[in-house]
Amino acid sequence: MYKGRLSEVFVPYMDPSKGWYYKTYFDAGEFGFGSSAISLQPHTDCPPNAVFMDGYYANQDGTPVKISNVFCVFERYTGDVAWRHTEVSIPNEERVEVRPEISLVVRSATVVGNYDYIMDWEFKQSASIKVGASLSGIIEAKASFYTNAQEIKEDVYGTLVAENTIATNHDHFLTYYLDLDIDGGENSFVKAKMKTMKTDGSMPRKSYWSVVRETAKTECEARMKLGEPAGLVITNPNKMTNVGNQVGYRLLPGSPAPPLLLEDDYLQHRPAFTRYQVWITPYNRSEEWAGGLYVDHDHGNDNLYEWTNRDRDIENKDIVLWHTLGFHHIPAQEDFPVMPTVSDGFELRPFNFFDNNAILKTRPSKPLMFHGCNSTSTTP
Ligand SMILES: [Cu+2]
Repeated sequence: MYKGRLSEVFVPYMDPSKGWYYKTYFDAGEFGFGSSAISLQPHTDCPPNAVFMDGYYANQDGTPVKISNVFCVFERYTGDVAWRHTEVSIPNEERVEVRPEISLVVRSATVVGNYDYIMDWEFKQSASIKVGASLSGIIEAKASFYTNAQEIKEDVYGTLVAENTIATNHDHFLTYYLDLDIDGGENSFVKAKMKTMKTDGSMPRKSYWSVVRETAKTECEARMKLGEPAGLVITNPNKMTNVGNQVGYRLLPGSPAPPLLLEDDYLQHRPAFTRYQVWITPYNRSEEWAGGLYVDHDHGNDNLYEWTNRDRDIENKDIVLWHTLGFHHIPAQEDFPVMPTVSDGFELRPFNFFDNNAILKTRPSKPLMFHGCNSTSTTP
């Protein structure tokens, strides 16, 4: 990955009435996701083994502004298993090999008005990159004369979360820009579709599934609404593994959350980049922000959807992958007064990139000793 970043965050509220209809926020393009980043708190935002880094952004007159402790970097001991096997087929012998999952996490957090976003980039030893987004903070609510949900006979566009308090339905769409250079600059996008196949009757089975690979030649062929099973692979068609597979990385997407508004509703014009959850564009230095360069002034003609309508060639080119995570948020009482984090994410995972399991030869780690903890069973 040459460069990966969160490109835009679109948060439309679902109350179409006079006082609320305009609440369709672009948390990056209108507010500044980077300039809204906050200093992380040691020991709570990040674990005790974290190292902190300061960051700078340019304010409106170009002056650098420092945010101290804006990133933290730490090793995460997940308690999960990276790989394992117990071999039980050898007579009178049991072989066990287990490797614990230990990864490196880079974290930041941004507070846009009422909402808090915790953004993780996790680098695994297996060479996967996991990108996580966690949402917390204060849900946007409005005053109401209702004190009990059973009294409500009209559409109030949300949930009564406390007496006289309605939290409004809304979405969060997080669109990521992922400039991938898989073992070189020239890459292709392959949809490995899983298709149900019927046998000809000569076998004991009626059906199986097989993989039908389609290389997207242009931008319109590449963009996708997720739902059907498919492997989404960025390959380098010019590089092969030792046994002749094209080297690649696979996108394991987040839960698909398509936009539910009408496409011709005016408020869907600027965020037309949420129409598909996966897009590929040829690299173009002026196309980094899914909602365009000047979101405030835009009428919906400078965004990812409009760019891809040019249907440029993307096969064996320097390409950019775009992926949108979506949260349809029906508020619940537990989200009030401050919301326990809700998380989603996606993974970029090697797919025929290495000749075999990249962490096969990692050594079994020594038992971890945490300060203040004693366990006789783990003493080396
Ligand atoms: Cu929400």
